[in-house]
Amino acid sequence: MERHLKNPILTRKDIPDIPPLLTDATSVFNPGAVKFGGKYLLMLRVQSRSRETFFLMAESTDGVKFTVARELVEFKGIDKVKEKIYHVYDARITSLEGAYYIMFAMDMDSGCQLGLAKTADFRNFDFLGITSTEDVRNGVLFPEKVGGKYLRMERPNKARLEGGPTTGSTIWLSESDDLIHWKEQAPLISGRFHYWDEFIGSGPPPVKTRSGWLHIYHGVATHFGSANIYQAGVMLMDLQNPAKVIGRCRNNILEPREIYEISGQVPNVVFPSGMIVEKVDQGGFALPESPVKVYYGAADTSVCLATTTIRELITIAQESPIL
Ligand code: BMA
Repeated sequence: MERHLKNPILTRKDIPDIPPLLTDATSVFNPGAVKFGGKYLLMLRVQSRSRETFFLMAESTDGVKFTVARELVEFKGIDKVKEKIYHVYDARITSLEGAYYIMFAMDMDSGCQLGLAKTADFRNFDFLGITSTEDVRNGVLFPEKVGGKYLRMERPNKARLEGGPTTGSTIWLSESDDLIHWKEQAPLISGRFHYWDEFIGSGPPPVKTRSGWLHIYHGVATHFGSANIYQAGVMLMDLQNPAKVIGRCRNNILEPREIYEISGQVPNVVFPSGMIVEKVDQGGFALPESPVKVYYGAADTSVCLATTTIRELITIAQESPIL
C-alpha cells in the first residue's frame, strides 16, 4: 500500500476542545470509515489526558483533509448498561440493509465486550446492546447476510501470561439471526508463530469482490522480544461459504516504517480500521480497478491514510501463504 504524502492526516492538534470532558487531546487513532452522502466520514478514537476514550466524527470531501466535529458521539441508551464501561474504542462501520452499524470494543470488568450501535445519519446513534458474552475484540460485521445469517468476524481474547494483557491468535466467523446473539461458526485464520502475524485481529469490515470476500487484518509480531510490531495483511474468503479461506498473504502489506508509525504512544503500530472502496458494480461487487483508501491508526497517536486497488489486494491475498 502507498502512504499518503499528507500523513498523518489527523493528529491531536486537529481535535477541538470539548470541555469539560475533552481538552488538549492526547491522541487520535484507529478510525472507522464510511462514504455517506458523497462525503468521507471517520469515527475517530480520541484519547484525553485522563486516558479516557471518546468517539468523534470527522468529515471530508476528498478523503484526505478532514474537519472534526465539535461534539462527542453519544450512543443513546448505552447508559442503561449496568456494568461500568471504562472505554469504548476501535469502531468498525458496516452498511447493512440500508442502515449503518457500528461495532466497537467496550472495556469492562468482565473483559472486552463488543457493543453495537445503529445510525441513519451519523448524528443520532442508538445503542442496540452488548453482542458478546466472553472477552472478545475486533468484531466486524459483513455487509450482507450470507446463507440467511448475519455474519461477523471476531477475535476472542486470551491472556498469554497469567494476569498479563489479553490478545488472541484466531479470528472466528460467527453467525446471528438478530445481530445481538452470536454463535461461533468456524475458525477462519490463526496466528503464524515466528512470522509477521503471530497474533491477529480483523481490520475493516470485509469487502465483496468477484474473487471472494476480501479482508484486511492486523498481525502482531512478538518474536523480537523488545517490541510488539503491528502490521497489516490481507485474506480472501469464499463468497458463498466465507468459513472457507481461499487466500492469505505471505508478506505484510504495511509495516511501521515512518517516524509517525515507529514513535508515539505505542511504538511500532499500524492498525487498519477503515476502508473505502470507490467503485462497485451493479451487483455490489468491488471492481478490480477500484481505488481503495485504508485508514489506520499510527502508533496509537495519529490517523493515517494508505491507498491501493482491489486488484492489488486480491493478487497479494492469492500468494502462497506460509504454512
Ligand atoms: C490492540 C488494540 C488496539 C491498539 C493496539 C496497539 O490490542 O488495543 O486498539 O491500537 O493494540 O496498541
